[in-house]
Amino acid sequence: MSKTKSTITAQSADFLKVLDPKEVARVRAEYPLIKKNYNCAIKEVRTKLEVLNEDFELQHEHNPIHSMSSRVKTVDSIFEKCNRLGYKLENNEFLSNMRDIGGIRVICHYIEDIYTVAELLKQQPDIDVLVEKDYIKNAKPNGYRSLHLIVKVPVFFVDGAQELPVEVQIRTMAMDFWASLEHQLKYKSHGVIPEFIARELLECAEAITASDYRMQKIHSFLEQIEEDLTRV
Ligand code: 0O2
Repeated sequence: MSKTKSTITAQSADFLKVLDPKEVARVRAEYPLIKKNYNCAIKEVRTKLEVLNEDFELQHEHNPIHSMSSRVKTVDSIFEKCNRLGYKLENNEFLSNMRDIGGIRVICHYIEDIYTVAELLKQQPDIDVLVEKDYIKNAKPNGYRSLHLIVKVPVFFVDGAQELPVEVQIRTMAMDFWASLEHQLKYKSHGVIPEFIARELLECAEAITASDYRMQKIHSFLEQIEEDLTRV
């Protein structure tokens, strides 16, 4: 979820030429407050996911979540995206357009776990699902797979509640392995991955998907054995 330092530095020079310097300075000064707010929203959603994982483990003797990581978009990344997508800094208009300032990545063991986690989160009454993108059923042409949710969550601050969006990316360990390498390659090669590498990556994504489904099948078989044994 992060770009390399050198890429951001190169982009900084570009977007600072386009965005209003006064607005850039103002948003930079306000960034600690923005960061704190989104960090709190992340905490709310992370806690929900941790609770679900712990409770699911007790009921099913299996943790659907392997690990989680989170981040608040850096101020330079915010500027870069505003510049790229034409979001306005004036009156903090970008805050209503940019829904991935707070992001959580959830790494699951099996494909089925991804949908279990997503469903359990989505059904909570204080969670408002703004967007759902299933890049597992509909993989991106480059082979990228992941389930993306943008959820809105209420955060209770000293001065009252605010509803803030958080992007939740849910994927298997194998999907994450692929996405990390592809992300690194994309940013190291300034967005242009050589065609032969892109082909190789697509083949890897297909192999990884096949393995994910095979591992899922073995895991389901194991669960069936355990269920049969408890019935005896
Ligand atoms: P970072 O640094 O990871 O935050 P948008 O969210 O508006 O920018 P889009 O396409 O509507 O763009 O959102 P989408 O498809 O839900 O993707 C958003 C995030 O998913 C990206 O964030 C990546 O983290 C991840 N992602 C999407 N497509 C790919 C891909 O092809 N390869 C990899 N490795 N990751 C992908 P950012 O903002 O690009 O970056």
